[in-house]
Amino acid sequence: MALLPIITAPDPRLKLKAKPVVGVDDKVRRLMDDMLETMYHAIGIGLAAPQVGAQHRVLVIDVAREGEKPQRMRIANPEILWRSEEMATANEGCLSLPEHYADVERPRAIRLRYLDHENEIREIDAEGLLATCLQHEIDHLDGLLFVDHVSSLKRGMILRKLAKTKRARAMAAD
Ligand code: GNR
Ligand code: NI
Repeated sequence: MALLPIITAPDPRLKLKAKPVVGVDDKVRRLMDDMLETMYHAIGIGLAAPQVGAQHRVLVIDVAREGEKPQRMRIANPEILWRSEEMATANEGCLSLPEHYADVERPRAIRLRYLDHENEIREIDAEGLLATCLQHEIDHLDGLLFVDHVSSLKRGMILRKLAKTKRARAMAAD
């Protein structure tokens, strides 16, 4: 297993549409395992392949709380089959937008079809934090960040601050 560097905004790679995998083979499984290790290390509850520079429709999630038993999910080629009409708002964060948070409204529940780490087709119903996180990760596969769901004023504020932090870091490293 290996820790992978996480890409932060602004970065054009976070805006690309990722490509489906042909199937979940050893190479994709290795990526999933490296992503899980990277996600746990960063203390995240989800991670999408574009965040580590891989343009594949692959994501991992574990929304179990500290002390609960882990609930690793390794997902390829996710398809949302159904979205509830009812919406829910959650305060979202993102490892690619470090230290910024915003309330985002999304469907409260979804039904998802995907390929698991053994290349088996699975369907699940998700609600609450799992539904929020799945939709957040699938957005990454389509080049979207949570700031794309908030007002342009708030989006601009967050992205400007991140760009500024990046410039300051680059200057300091020089
Ligand atoms: O760690 C994460 N927490 C989180 C909180 C609320 C809604 C979504 C998330 S996902 C995020 C990790 C991440 O950036 N995944 O892409
Ligand atoms: Ni994210």
